[in-house]
Amino acid sequence: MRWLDRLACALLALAPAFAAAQAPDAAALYGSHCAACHGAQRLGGMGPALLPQSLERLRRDDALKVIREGRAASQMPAFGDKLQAAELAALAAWIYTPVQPAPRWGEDDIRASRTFDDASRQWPARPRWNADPMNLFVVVEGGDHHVSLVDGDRLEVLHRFPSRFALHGGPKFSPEGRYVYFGSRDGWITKYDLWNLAVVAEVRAGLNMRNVAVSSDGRFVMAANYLPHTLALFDADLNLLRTYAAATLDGARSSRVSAVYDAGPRHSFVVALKDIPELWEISYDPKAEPVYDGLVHDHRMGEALARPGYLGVRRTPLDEPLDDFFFDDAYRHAVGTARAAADGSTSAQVVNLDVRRRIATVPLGGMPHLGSGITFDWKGRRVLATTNLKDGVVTVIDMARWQPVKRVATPGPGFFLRSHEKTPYAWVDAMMSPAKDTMTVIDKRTLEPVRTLQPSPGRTVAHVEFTRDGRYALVSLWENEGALIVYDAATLQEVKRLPMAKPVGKYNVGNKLARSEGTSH
Ligand code: DHE
Repeated sequence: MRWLDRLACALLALAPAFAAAQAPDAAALYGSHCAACHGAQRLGGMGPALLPQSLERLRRDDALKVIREGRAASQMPAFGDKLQAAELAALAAWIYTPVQPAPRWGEDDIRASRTFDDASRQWPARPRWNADPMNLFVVVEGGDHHVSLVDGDRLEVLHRFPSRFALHGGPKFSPEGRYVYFGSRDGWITKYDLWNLAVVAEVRAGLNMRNVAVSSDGRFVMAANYLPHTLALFDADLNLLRTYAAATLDGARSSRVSAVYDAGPRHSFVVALKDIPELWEISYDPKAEPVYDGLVHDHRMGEALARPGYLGVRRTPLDEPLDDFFFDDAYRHAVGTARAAADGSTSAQVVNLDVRRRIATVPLGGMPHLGSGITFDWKGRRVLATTNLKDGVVTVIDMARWQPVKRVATPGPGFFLRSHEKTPYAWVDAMMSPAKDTMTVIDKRTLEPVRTLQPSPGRTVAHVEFTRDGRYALVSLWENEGALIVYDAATLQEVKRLPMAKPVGKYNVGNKLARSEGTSH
């Protein structure tokens, strides 16, 4: 071999070692640049958690962009001028890898995370502001992680305050409307006093949370987690009472929790599990008979074992797991989406909560978004209407026969459907499609679209909520430099705009507490 060839071979042999020596050490970079805000274990701190589960909704390219350019309207700095391109890429890739050892979040962690303002015990039990507390809107602004309170009579902002990062799901209210509970994707629950405009308590219920529910008597708050696989039950001041392992009775399989809702008339929480074919009901009625741990709560084994039990788990076995779900008006049925079958078809599963089994299957196709369903009367029948996340259609279902009666075509797949008992119209967006700048108004009497609104061409509109009297519809202009667009709900004319930073959702205290048929539970 000539000396030149020998040199080339030697260099080739050394190349991996050079490469390894030069590959950026992502863990060390994270420790020096990110850990102070996002936590040594990536569980979050001043900044959000950076776990694969928390990043599921962020594309990797976007994560790299945030690291490089920072995030406007937050404290996330830009690292583009401090780190090399390879270092930025290594960091962006690393945050999507699982944390080793796997993070745990047990009852001690939950209790240790709680803060409570003792002074809140002395705060006056009346609003500090002059407006109708039952016509107040709580508006979650995702653009800069704030919440605005809007007076639903004057249609003006009363107050604005910072929230936890990435609130998700509807905030929940205490029965008199004084307190609101927010849940963040990172697992934080915040109890806020709307009358005194201040935070009362906070606690971290999990590392990746779905939503929270508040019992209709105001005594309990329940949190549903993806990570860890638990439900966490708190008292009204967010003291942890207990956690429930989201697992089969024999503990062999555990599951993410899809969602928990309060079923007020039943005095219970109803829980859907993402990975286990069971629907749970947890009664907070003190008169409920006890559940005996260790018994198989299966309707097929007879009524003797079918006792709800105070704060115990009553399991309804299903053929397949349910995702998000919806209650009928009487809270006798939960209607949820089951996973798509092998042929891609999707159906709604109707589960009777009293006899504790599936009583109907409604073929729907696409991906119905039942959590955002509404009910109303149509031709003397009670019907349920739902959007579809895959198809531009609103499906209307007869709730007596559990059969679809109409498919209303819309400009594109929509996320949220809304109405109010005092308006003949239902409003639906098309935010999952190129027609994301449109809002379709459907006449509930004819089940025909009557108007397509396009308030800001090219800019997304979504999520509607009505004033307590149903007179105005508030629509989100879902952009960082967005707005709350107020429409006259009868004439469908725009009345005014309140500038907001990506108002993802808005919630009217009175409509929520009255369980208005046109809004989410
Ligand atoms: Fe949501 C409510 C699940 C993605 C905005 N969403 C809910 C609820 C569930 C749910 C179970 C009901 C909780 C409640 O109100 O107590 N959402 C899911 C998903 O599974 C999904 C598709 C994927 C995910 O990553 O979680 C999802 N949701 C989104 C978004 O991408 C949205 C549009 C923007 C965001 O901020 O995350 C979004 N979800 C919302 C909003 C509500 C909500 C605004 C409350 C609606 C209401 O009016 O009650």
